[in-house]
Amino acid sequence: LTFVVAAGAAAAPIPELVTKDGRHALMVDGAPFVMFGGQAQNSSNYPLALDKVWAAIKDANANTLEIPVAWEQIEPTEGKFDFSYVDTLVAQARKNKVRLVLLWFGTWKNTGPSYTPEWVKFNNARFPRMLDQEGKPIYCLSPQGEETLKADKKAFVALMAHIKKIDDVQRTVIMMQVQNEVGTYGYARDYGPKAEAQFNAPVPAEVLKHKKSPVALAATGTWKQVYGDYADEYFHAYSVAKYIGEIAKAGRDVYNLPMYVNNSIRDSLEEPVKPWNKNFASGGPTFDVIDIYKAAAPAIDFAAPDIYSPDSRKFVATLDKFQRPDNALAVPEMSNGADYVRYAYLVLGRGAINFSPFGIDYADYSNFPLGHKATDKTMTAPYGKIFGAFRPMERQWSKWAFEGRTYGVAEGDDRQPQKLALKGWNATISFREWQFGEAQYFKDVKDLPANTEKPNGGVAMAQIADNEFIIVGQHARVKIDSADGKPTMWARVEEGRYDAAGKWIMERNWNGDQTDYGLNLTGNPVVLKVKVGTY
Ligand code: N0T
Repeated sequence: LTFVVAAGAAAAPIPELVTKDGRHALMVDGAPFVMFGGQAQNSSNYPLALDKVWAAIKDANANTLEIPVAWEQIEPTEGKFDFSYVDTLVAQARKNKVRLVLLWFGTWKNTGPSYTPEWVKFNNARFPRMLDQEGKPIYCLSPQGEETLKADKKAFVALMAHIKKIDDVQRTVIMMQVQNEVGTYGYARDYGPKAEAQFNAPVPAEVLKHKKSPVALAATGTWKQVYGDYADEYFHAYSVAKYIGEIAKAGRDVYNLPMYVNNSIRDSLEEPVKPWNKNFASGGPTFDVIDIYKAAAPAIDFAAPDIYSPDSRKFVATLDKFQRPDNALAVPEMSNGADYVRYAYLVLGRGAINFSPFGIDYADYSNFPLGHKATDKTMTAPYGKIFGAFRPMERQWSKWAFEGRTYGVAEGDDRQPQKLALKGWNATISFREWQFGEAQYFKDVKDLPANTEKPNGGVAMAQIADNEFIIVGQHARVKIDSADGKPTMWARVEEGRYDAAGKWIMERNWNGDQTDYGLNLTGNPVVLKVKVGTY
């Protein structure tokens, strides 16, 4: 490690995404760091709007804030940069002891150019829009726009240089999202002359190497010859990825923070995966084109899903598709609605490096029906409880996650019990149970435990030794049995927490009623340190 001395303080190592045995960690200050995060509303990226963001981040017990930096705000006049918002943001983040992920809203925000400066928005000649099949310009800026790329890159590089200037020691900013939910709605690709020429030229070797055609076609040739009906989407993904990759690379050359792209996802249950048919943003980093992004944008560390469907089968399938040995699992956006709270345990248990619900912000705006109706404490409180349980052991948890020791489940829409295969043990997680007795004692639905009308149970666990587990969860019952069939019983079930020095502090030992019917977790998440044995 090289320590750079600036202003009298030793610099922390720069954040970095590392991969080992097919698992990933975001290293912050030299150790794995999981983001128990929250994303602000889109328009809160101004100094006077931040108070309402910090209040919500605090109530959520988040350790990271994701918040936009808009091209229009840092370069309102071409070539004249204003970083006063970034300065305020970083200073206030430090005061609030929260890390930052900055979302670069540049050429594309939800595919559109709304966050580009005015001098970009209305200059089609210099910053061309995509053309449709009739040659008419559409809303979306073209990834073929050389001047657009040059201008966006210049602004992004200026931003990275500024972050380096103010944060090279403390590393408050730990990661960058480059653009937001890119691709194009309603159109498969650009049909302008430059795009047409490329589309009809041979597929670049780097793409052929990474991406197999879903149908048996030519091994080489034009996009259409190699990829058939998938060609338009794949070509657009390549064009957009190449553009983003070039911006990311230039930014990293100046200040080498980890960088990722987020995705407004396509249906993860669609089987077989069909060619694009206006059903999602073509060209975005959907799961089917992650390989194309890997080929075209090596400066991007990973692609991540934004999840706004509460369907539990879809949710699991989405995580399955984005969690890969070459792609870290992160959920940089998820609806903050009540139906999604349970997924905190699933995502964190699966070893994600980032879990950040969207709209953790008391600005008077709600994206209902996508997200929570209210923008008050009823929205942040569930995360306040969950993150509150994890945060005192966030560094231990992050390390366990990187080591592959963690597991997670969320209650399914079917409300059925789920099994986890642990090393040497099986866990059974069931839902809608009382703390005492078995479900069959209760005949009437009105007897069901409070706040279990809709699925909101979840459990995350870490196997910290052969027969020892850390368990956090809510609205769930946990039982553990030996995988070899031997009768099993609890040795210790300590409720407690880790202190700042990483020492376990026991509050009490669960036994008797508290363990006779499994470990019954209520709506108030606690941390259990559990030892099991066989006889
Ligand atoms: C998200 C957010 C913000 C039923 C929506 C989600 C954020 C962007 N877009 O509040 O705009 O900046 O990344 C789009 C989800 C569409 C899902 C519709 C499915």
